[in-house]
Amino acid sequence: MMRIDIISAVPELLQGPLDHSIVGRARKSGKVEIAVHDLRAYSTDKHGKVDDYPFGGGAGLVMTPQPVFDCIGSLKQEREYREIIFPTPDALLLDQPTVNKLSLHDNIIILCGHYKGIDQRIRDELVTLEISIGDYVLSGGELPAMVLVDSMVRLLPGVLGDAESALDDSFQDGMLSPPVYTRPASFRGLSVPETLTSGNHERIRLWREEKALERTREVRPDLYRNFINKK
Ligand code: 6GU
Repeated sequence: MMRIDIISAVPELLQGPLDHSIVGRARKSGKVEIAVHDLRAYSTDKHGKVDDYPFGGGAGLVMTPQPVFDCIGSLKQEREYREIIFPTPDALLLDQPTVNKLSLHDNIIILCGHYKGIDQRIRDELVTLEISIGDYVLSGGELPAMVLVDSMVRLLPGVLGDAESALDDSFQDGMLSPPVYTRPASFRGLSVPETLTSGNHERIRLWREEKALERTREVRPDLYRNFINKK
């Protein structure tokens, strides 16, 4: 079973996303084990301090090595980890192929840091993978960690039902998803495309393929070119 250990100085930020919906249900039904560790509990400082001013000056605080080394050290005594991931904007962008690969791993640690950073020695000695979730800045690694957890957990066996299968997700084939509709077939004079109510599965399949291509070409020409070149 996959086990994810998340280290954070603000563990309250993680509770909502971990306790509800798909991820919450996957935990309750034992399809994934997720443990949250409060970094402050590992600080030898009497006030639980986990950050300090950067050497050389500059704005913002930097996460200190001691609590992180102690916390990860104690986790490593319990089990071996495949990856110690540090979410940070100065890293490679997370994409679906990376998520697919990570979701196959058993034990991983996600270390949430401050936006201003963590002492480089932590990155040099402990972190094995750094990922960014996009070219913009967030205040800390907690939200990116939740993005990563959600993207991995929904791929685990038995987490999604057939109805929500991950196989036809956007990006799973390098394309965006086609539009979807539900009842009623006519709403305030707006009707559902006739093909979708035709019951003709081959026509529906072709319609979805065409709409997916159209949408991808319009909003993500970069993905579209890639897709066309690979065909
Ligand atoms: Cl992974 N961390 C932070 N703090 N900001 C980000 C990010 C990560 N990815 C994009 N922006």
